[in-house]
Amino acid sequence: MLAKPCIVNTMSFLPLLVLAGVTLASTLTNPQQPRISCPLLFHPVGERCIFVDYLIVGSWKEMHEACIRMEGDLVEFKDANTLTQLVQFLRQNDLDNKSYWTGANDRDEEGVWRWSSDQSPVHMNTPLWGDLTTAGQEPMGGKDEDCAAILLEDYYFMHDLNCNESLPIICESPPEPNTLNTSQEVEQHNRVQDPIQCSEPYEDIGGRCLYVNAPSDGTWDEMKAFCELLNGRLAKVDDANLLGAIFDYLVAHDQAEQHIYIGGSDVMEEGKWVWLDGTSITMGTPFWGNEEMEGQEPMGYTLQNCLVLAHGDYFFFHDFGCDNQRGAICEEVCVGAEVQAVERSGQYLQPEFVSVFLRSQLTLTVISVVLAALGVWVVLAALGVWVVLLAALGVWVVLAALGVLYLLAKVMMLRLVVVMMLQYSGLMHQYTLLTLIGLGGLALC
Ligand SMILES: [Ca+2]
Ligand SMILES: [Ca+2]
Ligand SMILES: [Ca+2]
Ligand SMILES: [Ca+2]
Repeated sequence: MLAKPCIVNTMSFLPLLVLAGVTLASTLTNPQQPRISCPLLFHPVGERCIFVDYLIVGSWKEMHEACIRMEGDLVEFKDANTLTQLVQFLRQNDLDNKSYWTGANDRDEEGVWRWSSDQSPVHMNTPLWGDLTTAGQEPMGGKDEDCAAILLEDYYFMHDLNCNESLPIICESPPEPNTLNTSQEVEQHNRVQDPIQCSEPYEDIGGRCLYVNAPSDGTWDEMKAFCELLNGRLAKVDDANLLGAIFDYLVAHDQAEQHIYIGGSDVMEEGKWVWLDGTSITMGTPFWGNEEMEGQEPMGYTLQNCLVLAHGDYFFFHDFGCDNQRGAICEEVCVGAEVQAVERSGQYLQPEFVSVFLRSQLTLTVISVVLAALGVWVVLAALGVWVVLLAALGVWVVLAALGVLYLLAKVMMLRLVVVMMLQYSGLMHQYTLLTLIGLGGLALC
């Protein structure tokens, strides 16, 4: 059995690491209230615990081992949206002036990229991998470059580098077990999504009902109307993993020929990018691409106010002139589901309410008491109390009034029969009084 490696002997820089980490960890900030608590030196970023220190620098192997000794591993992005959170965290804490190692590597088999923690495959191409030249999308280094970093020069998109380069460390570690049910969350995340039902011409792409119509030509407004004709809207690509799924689809279906409009714009207010439902669009990596290394999109200011997946930039987001004629991706809007929900609630309300009176063969006693109560209520309403009651009872009052009117005819018929019965019981006077109170109240209504 192997003895546990001695931290001090095998990692002479650990004391420095701890010192630097304590200094850094105590000063890092995250504006969002963390839901999790993290081991010493680690900081909550989303639902993960992250340790960053740009003073701890080394080869991929050294940094990998350092993370393992801290009971973590090099940072990974199995969910591409976690890259957004990490980049925001680096920027907020002025740690965005270095490139950093990640856990992705193809050291075991050239071209087969895996995360170091569990050897699971790394999603290739968009949205994780960047590009510095027009020659192609990373990884491009072949056998010389087997370790992936998030690269400062490319807005923290992933690039393969030589594993012996010296870069600083980012580790991640599971949150403290009492703060987040990690196994449950991982299970949820890894669970294969049930296939969803999409109407023609929509199909399930990345768990959404999308219709990719890349070859067509229309302005952004025309394509917006086109999607509406198909009971949809221009797609809301608000999930980095979905962007990856769309990229894979475009390539697999040979539709990667031109820019494609999706449902975002900054027409209403320059620089304020929103989806068609008014929610804001996440800026930066890993959604937005770059134009000839002049800067990360959007760069078109008032000349470019519509969102495309950019052909020539691996279908990352670009701002683009709204009057250009391009294809579009529509997303099905589930109006059907909303209508069904309304219908269901209607079915519930009406028969349930009416059946109280119709199904159970009520005696005149109950009807009379209810009518009397209603009569009293109407008198109160006449005194001004009804405003308060109406506010409290809301739509039920309207339904109740309609229901009672409907029943009135039935009561009149029943009454003829019951009055005859009551003549034999000697209770004629009481019930007639109650009924008259009720009917009088309704008349006032
Ligand atoms: Ca390689
Ligand atoms: Ca490279
Ligand atoms: Ca603009
Ligand atoms: Ca642009």
